[in-house]
Amino acid sequence: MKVAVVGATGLVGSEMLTVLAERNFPVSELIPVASERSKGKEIEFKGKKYKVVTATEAIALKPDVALFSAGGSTSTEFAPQFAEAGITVIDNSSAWRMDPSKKLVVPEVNGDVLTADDKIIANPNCSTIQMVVVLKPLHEKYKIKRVVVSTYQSVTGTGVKAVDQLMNERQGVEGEKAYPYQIDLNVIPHIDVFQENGYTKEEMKMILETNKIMGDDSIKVTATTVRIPVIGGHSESVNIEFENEFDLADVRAALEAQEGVIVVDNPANLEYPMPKDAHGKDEVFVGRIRRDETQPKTLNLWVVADNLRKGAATNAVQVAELLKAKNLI
Ligand code: 2RA
Repeated sequence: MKVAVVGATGLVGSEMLTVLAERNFPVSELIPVASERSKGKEIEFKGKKYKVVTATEAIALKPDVALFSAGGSTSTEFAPQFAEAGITVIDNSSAWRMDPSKKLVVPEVNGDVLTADDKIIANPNCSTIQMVVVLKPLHEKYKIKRVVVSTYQSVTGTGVKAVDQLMNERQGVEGEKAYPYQIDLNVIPHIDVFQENGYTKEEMKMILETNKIMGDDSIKVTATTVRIPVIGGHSESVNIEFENEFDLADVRAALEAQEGVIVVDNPANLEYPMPKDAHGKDEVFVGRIRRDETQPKTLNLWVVADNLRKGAATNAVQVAELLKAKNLI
């Protein structure tokens, strides 16, 4: 299969290459795509060297599928051109996520929505992906009424410049700033731009995308998203109120049975999910499973995942795997 990776030189794009190789996706030819500036650069993939081309050149090479992670403006401009040429696009930017004509897919949650008509498929926001994988089995069993989520997000969600800022600050070195404030030894309660209602775009993504992916607008979601000086992955404190009563042992069993979830929950042995353990992995790790004792039918969870993997690259590759399994690419 001819596979294009648009944004191949970025953090998520290079993670896509890693995941494609690790999961042995049947790539007969790789087409790495980046801006004019990177054109001609060599990318190594599974022992072979490929030259970076522009998006326009990639269309002419007629890939079967194109994984995009090159920002919203590139997706807005080029995803329709790829789709017009009969190339299926899986886009990691936010450009198409809330477009009513486009599917927003986490394979373990709503993979069944994909059809042959879907030529531009949106990959959800990283902090949304890891949460809905956990919500899915619980919604099916107990019907979710309300979710209150607070996130603790890795600087890798911002990109290389943010990782460099953290490392420079840690080493007392001056350098470019990705954030308006120091990030080392600090937390910044601000991810993406503030909206009229006082929420940030990141918080609104978690709210709106969750309803679309779960296919249920009755689920009330509120979010506070925070940047922290970590690189291994995003962590989330999730409080879930259900319509129906639950038994903690059944909750644990449902989570353990959920595809893509690993339960790490043994406080007596100090076992709980942490970004340093999730780093480089594809699963969503859940622990600190306990009742909210302030009100009935309410649960507290702690959810951790590598935001570059399941939160972006791996989910996109899993969508491609699902399309292939359904003979849609
Ligand atoms: C972040 N979820 O963490 C956003 C985009 N990757 O910055």
